[in-house]
Amino acid sequence: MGVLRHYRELLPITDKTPDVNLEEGMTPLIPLPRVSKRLGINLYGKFEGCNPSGSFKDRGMVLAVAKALEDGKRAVICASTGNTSASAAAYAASQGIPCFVLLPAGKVALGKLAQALMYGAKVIAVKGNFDRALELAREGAEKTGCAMVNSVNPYRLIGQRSGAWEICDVLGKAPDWHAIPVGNAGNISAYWAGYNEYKKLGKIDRLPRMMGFQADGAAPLVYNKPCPNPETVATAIRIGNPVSAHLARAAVSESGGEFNAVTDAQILEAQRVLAAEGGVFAEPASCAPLAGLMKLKTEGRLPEGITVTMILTGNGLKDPDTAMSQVGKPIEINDTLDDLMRVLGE
Ligand code: AN7
Repeated sequence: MGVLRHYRELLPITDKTPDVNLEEGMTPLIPLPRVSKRLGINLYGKFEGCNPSGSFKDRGMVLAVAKALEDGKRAVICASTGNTSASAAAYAASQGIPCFVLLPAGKVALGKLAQALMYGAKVIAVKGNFDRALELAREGAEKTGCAMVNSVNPYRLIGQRSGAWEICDVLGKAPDWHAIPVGNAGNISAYWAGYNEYKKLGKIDRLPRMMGFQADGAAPLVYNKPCPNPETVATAIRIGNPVSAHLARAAVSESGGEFNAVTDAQILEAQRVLAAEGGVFAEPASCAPLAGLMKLKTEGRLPEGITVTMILTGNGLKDPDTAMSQVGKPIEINDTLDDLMRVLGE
């Protein structure tokens, strides 16, 4: 059905808004019994990797592109650590308009780069980090009149509220904790707005604690200062100066939540646990929340029995290089039953 049709009444859609739709949204809220048991909580993963371009960005991009077309724009531009560019390129392709994406050179996961190029975007590798690429994209948009589709575009965050609505529609309530990775800080802000809107409408009666997780090498919200040289294996959240920092801080303080940092080693361990004990393969950035929950558990700061939803923001298939660096090689055998039995008998 797609986000624009499913949540039409809650979105700023007019008779003139084009019907942009890649069947995004309605992603599964997956129960994780083995991981839940390990943590002593009731844990669900909302698998945003099931969106058409493989990340949560599609929820906001569909609205941003629809409104750009409604406003007469004929091209889109964004800076990206990878997923925004894949999403923008997909929706631009579906509408037959040009898409320009600025990426930090050499720091984007292989799958995301392949997507942007396949969807036909003009891909520009900037010798600088994401924060600098974002400044350039904003200036480029101003000079050319291209629609800027980073989350500074308000329609992005409005569309991303749909994730919160879906969780409440499925659970019949809000979770106790909402655990989410934080990079440019748009998604945590969008979810908080979405939960609040549902509370105002009387669809839920209480709000979750918003728990934001950052990579330790790129944790400006945890340490309360911009990080000039962000570095982490979770390249999606390799961001030092989040544009929505003020909104994210408000979400966390209003909800009684927290920001926490996790190391790259903790992120990679969580990625393995989620795959090997949950059956869900999510990209490294998406595993920062599970890494954080595991850390809070060892610190005795994870309450028993609470319901936690974590947002698995992107598909693990986007970053095969990082995954392969963490796992063993296949066992090679000759094509004989003897060789096979030697392996099966082990
Ligand atoms: C998988 O694509 O910023 O805190 O340019 O790709 O809303 O920024 C990606 C961010 C989490 C952080 N998980 O979300 C981009 C980009 C994944 C991501 C985040 C991103 P925000």
